[in-house]
Amino acid sequence: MDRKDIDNLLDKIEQFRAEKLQDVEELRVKLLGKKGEITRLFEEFRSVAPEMKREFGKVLNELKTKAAEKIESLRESFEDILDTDTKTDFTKPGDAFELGTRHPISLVREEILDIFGRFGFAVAEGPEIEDDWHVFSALNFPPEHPARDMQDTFFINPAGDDPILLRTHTSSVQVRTMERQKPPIRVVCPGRVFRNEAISARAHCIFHQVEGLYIDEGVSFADLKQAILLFVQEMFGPQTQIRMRPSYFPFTEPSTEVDISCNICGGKGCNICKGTGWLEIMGAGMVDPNVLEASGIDSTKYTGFAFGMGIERIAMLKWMVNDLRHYFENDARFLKEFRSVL
Ligand code: 2NL
Repeated sequence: MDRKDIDNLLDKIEQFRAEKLQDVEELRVKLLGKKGEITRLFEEFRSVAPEMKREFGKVLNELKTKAAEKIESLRESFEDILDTDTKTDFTKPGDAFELGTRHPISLVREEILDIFGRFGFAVAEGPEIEDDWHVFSALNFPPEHPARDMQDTFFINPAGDDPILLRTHTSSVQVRTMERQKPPIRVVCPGRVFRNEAISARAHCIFHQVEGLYIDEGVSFADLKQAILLFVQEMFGPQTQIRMRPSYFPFTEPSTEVDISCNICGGKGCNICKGTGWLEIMGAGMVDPNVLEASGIDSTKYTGFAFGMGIERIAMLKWMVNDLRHYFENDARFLKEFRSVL
């Protein structure tokens, strides 16, 4: 152990200048840390000759005290730039934080509502827990219709006189709108719906729908066709064509299933459209006069069209998602893929 080393170190400590709080911490580690210079001197001190121990012990202790005092006073000089409550160092660079993403179901719902908004459709919402009337009876479902079965519908009190259940479609919201409002009516009804189904890549017991309803004097099937054509061309591109196949729903007459031309193969046939060139996207039709009358609308004066589509299905076609379960699992790796469509 050399006296000169200790004096040099003392000089160094006295002359040390800190620009930021971090420099002070670095000095502390350099001097007093596990492998620090002062720590090392104290280790060397053990092998100092016994007659020298007194002298070296004194200067070493002084050195340690000086270092501690210097570090403390430097720390204090930074006190004014530290938030006194949190001891946050505002001179530090900020931490970047990750932005979240919109869920694909929300993105598609907003796009559908936006397109129909431009056609003059208002948005209506209603309860997820419903009574039999608004989900089935007012929509012309006969008493023995299979959809009323426990196998298809979640009942809250199946035994009661007026069953309470989870809505199986958002048509119930349109029924409530018709009960409240006189024509002309133009609404789109987005929301969660519930069906008692086994979960698979293509089905889920909870999914999302947008239904639409337009009632006025003289509304025709031609209006339905044109509204749907314009909608799909906004949604899937101006080259998109539609095809309507006859179908059946209790609440519309006539009823139709609507297909769009497959945008993957341009209609030539591929594995997405299973070689047909067409993809089913929604059901629609002219509102059955019984449905209008059930909600107090004069079916001799008014006609209307209605349609319904599954948001998951539209989103699958738009982004080629092959498994419905992705929408419900909230795996961040899936959700982050939609960052660019914010
Ligand atoms: C589908 C088919 C459809 C409707 C929904 C409706 C509502 C009222 C009156 C008449 Cl209040 N119709 N909605 C009409 C036709 C088809 O949905 O496949 N949805 C996913």
